[in-house]
Amino acid sequence: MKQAGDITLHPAYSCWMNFKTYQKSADQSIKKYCRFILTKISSRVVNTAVNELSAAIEGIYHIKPREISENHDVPCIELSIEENNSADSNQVCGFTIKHINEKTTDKIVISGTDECAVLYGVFRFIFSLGLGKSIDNIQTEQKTYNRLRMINQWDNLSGDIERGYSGRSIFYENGKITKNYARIRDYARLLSSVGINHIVLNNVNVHEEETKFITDKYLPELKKIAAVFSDFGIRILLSVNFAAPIVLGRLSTADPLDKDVQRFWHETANKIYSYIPDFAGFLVKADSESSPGPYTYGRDHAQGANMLADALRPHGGIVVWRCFVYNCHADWRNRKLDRAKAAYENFVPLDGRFKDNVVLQIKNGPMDFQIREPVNPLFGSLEKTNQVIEFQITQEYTGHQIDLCFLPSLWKESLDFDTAAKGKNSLVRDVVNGKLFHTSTGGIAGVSNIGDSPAWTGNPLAQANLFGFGRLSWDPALSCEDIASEWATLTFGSNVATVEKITNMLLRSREIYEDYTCPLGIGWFVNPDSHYGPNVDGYEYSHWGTYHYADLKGIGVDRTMATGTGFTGQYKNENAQMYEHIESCPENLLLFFHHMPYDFVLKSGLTILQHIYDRHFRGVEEVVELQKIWDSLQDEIDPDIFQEVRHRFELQLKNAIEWRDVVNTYFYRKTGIPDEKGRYIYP
Ligand code: GCW
Repeated sequence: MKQAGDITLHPAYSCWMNFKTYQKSADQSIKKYCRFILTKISSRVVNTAVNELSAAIEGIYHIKPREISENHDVPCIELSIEENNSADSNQVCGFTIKHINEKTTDKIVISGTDECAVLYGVFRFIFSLGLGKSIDNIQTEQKTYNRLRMINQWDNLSGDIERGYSGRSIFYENGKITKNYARIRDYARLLSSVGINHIVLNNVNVHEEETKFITDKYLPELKKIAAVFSDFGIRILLSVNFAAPIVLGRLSTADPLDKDVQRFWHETANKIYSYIPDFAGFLVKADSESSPGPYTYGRDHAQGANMLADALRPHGGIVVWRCFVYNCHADWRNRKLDRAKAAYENFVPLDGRFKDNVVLQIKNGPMDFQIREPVNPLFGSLEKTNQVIEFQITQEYTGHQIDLCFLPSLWKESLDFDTAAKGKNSLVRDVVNGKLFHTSTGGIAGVSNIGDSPAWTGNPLAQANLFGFGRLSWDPALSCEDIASEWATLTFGSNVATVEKITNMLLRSREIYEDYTCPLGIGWFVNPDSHYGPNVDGYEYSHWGTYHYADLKGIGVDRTMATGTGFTGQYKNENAQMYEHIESCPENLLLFFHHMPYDFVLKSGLTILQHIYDRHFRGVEEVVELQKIWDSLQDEIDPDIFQEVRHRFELQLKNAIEWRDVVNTYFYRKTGIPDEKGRYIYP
């Protein structure tokens, strides 16, 4: 029974599945099918599907459907598994929603390739109601693009979330695993509704106590959480500490070639599977930002990953191994050093050496989740290795869920990038799903943006990023426009003007954020540690120089083969040439690839310096516009959500003004070149 003060009553809690909102949009032509749910399948996930469907029908049409297992020739919704495919374990997950109307039969059939697909079909059907589809346009057939559609929680046992901006963890509290199953269940439901099928439950930085997650101390509790996710077709993984054999006090080494170490991991895997039979595997951050790894023992990452893969193989588990490995920063004394080159240098030589149950997890860009980066050149360069692309849904460098920043715009750029690895149309999305190089598995991973805040994501508008991540991981060919407007309709109702305004705000937001922060692909103007707010020279790794090399005359990193770090050479021919030359380098990445004089004239006719000034002014003006649009929606939006978002826009404006003033003043002082329009800020 829900009590006043119950967080589930918060208007933003139900996210894109608020059935009160759906009531207004739902078409009456579907109502007559909703009295009966026909299914002959009995399984946990299909039971979930039936329950979800019933709850939605009740919430939307105020009918309590009856579950039947025989066809009584009454209009109904039937759930079934497509017979031909159910035995084929390699079958790509997919579903169809059909309206069958012939002789005595008039029904809607939702059928899937397996039980999880039935659940996805049901959620899609529920979305269709929120989108106002009628019986005439409800039919659809969908197959997922990616086998792995994975969320990474960066949650710690303390209840903190690394780079989390939405409150505390829903999984952990004060050094304990919570029993917050109702909330965890609601999270599983949200994730499953957009097609997520894997979740990593703990931070990739595995601290001492979390290292024990793979022991009897924590597995009984983790098993319960796994069961909650399992009902929604989501399998769990754990981040593990490569040095666990030592940290847990069993051995004096974690050398992957050591027999005792191998035995340790085999026994550990056996134990985990005895608790959690559908456990999906390990996520590993090794030799990175002080995490231990195989390099300590003179071994390479293939040896490290394969050792774990061997332990998991008998149980069908996988090792997801991160490529975020680097050992240098910017250095004014040696400008040939380049962190951007590190992932490629560490992993390309290992291509073909990873076992087939190893998947490399590669950040979308070569640096670290900046507002604009080129695609990581590892994509297209690894031909014999399973891969997933890693995105950050949480807004570490993109506004901490205070500032509005719709990230599918950024993710789409990576997914649609043509690596040219096998001629034209060698898109990143086809590399990671395995199609381009015929690798066995792959997909998309995203670092979660949720916590225990009533709206899940702090800023209710940041829910669009979680939704968009799920939708893109299911189908990366979707457009940002479709994702944004679908989310806006499901969340705020089908009023066309409202949906248009919100869609428009979302679609503009990434560029606006870029305008008042880091121009032309340069990145790294942020405050150290927090990574929010401006500090042009202050980044934490700036002892030997900043990542932008701004001096009196110019700014940017020369990453060319001709005179710079040679990073451009990590791309395939056409792309290498495109980035190598100033004329063909996309302007929005110019300073990522080239050190340029401030008076270089861009295509707009403006100098780089003028561009920096103008964009920072424009960014602030655009935030004011966003605010105005939001204010115009006051009568359309729930008052609590309205105020919450309004408050965030006030903070965003403050932030944007600070960015504008700090960045523009910095460059004015640095260059002494007067701005032609006199539009700089000077104390
Ligand atoms: O961007 C950096 C973050 C770290 C994070 C690391 C990583 C989990 O600042 O907080 O650690 O990336 O991705 O491993």
